Amino acid sequence: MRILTLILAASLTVAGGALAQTAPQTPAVQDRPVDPDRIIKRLDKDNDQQISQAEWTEGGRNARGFARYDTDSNGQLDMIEVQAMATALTQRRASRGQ
Ligand SMILES: [Ca+2]
Ligand SMILES: [Ca+2]
Repeated sequence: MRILTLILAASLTVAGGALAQTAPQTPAVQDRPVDPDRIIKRLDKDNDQQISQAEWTEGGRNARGFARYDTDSNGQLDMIEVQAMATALTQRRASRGQ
């Protein structure tokens, strides 16, 4: 009976260790700020340093998101607006990570 208890305790310890290893760790990506340059580079197809609504939706994003970030409503996301978007995304990421 004592041996059985020992085996049980040992297997519980192993299980506990495995559980600790699979526990979610904060991925480094969450700490990294969103880079506005990368957003522009990825979405700006005609290289005018602005993202038009067509360029935005081409990337699979919905138009409502575009309108939210196009704060002067000129149909283009310029560097300032993309920077504001990157800041908002970074903050959202950070709050999700907590
Ligand atoms: Ca463009
Ligand atoms: Ca704009």
